[in-house]
Amino acid sequence: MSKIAEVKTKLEAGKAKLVPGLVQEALDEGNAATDILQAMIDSMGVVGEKFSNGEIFVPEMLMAAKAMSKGVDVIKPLLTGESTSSLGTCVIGTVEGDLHDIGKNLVSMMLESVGFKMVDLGVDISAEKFVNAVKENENVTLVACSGLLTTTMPKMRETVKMLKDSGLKGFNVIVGGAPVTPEYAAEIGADGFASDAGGAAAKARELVNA
Ligand code: B12
Repeated sequence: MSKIAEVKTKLEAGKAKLVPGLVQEALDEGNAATDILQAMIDSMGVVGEKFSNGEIFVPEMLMAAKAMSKGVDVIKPLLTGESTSSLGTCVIGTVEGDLHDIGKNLVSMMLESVGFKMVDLGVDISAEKFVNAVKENENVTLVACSGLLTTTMPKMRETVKMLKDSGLKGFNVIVGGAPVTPEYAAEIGADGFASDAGGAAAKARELVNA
């Protein structure tokens, strides 16, 4: 079995102690960090399918998430690098009612790598907290909202609306997460959408430099 395949198998089995070592071995074998990351993202899709099919339950999903985070820690320094430009401050968070943070963390990592100073509010963030963070931090040029649950999508709408109605200026709002579509992003008044972390960085740069 290839090292990447081993990473996938152990990640899907939620082996958080084994995954970091296997990721390192996969790197040592010459695999690109981006390929390992993509394999881990694909594995989370497999985990989600198993959950949908009733083959696994929340605790197993949580263990896989922990394994993924530990694996990402190993490749993070290789993916981010040192950025020299400054695109201002980005406030990022997962919307209220939603505890998923792996995708948000990847997006945060990529935005930092293209030159944003990141203010990560964490998960389960109310619209008010997003607005307050824009008020309290200097030079906020971007607000990024993540949401993974269809049930919390109305909270994303509420957040974008409150940010836009706040009277605060100088920033764009970008949204994303598995259930979010470009159409939904436009409908709720967001300035940008991307389906993955790389796309988020490209879109953010485009919005801030516009
Ligand atoms: C891991 C996981 C969990 C973990 C989360 C741990 C953590 N620290 O994040 C735990 C166990 C806590 C969990 C709980 C639940 N989960 Co869950 N979970 C998942 C799982 C398996 C993987 C998510 C993940 O990390 N994916 C990998 C990352 C890299 O992908 P991503 O998040 O989509 O992010 C990428 C893009 O979307 C985008 N992106 C993300 N954010 C942003 C933001 C911006 C601004 C931009 C531009 C882009 C962007 O870029 C990212 C990187 O490429 C998914 C299955 C799936 N296929 O997604 C289910 C899934 C999301 N969960 C689901 C459910 C139902 C739940 C629970 C309700 C289960 C329950 N009965 O309790 C709870 C809800 C808890 C809560 N209130 O949030 C459903 C959601 C169904 C739906 N459509 O609403 C899914 C789809 C599983 C399924 N197939 O049914 N879950």
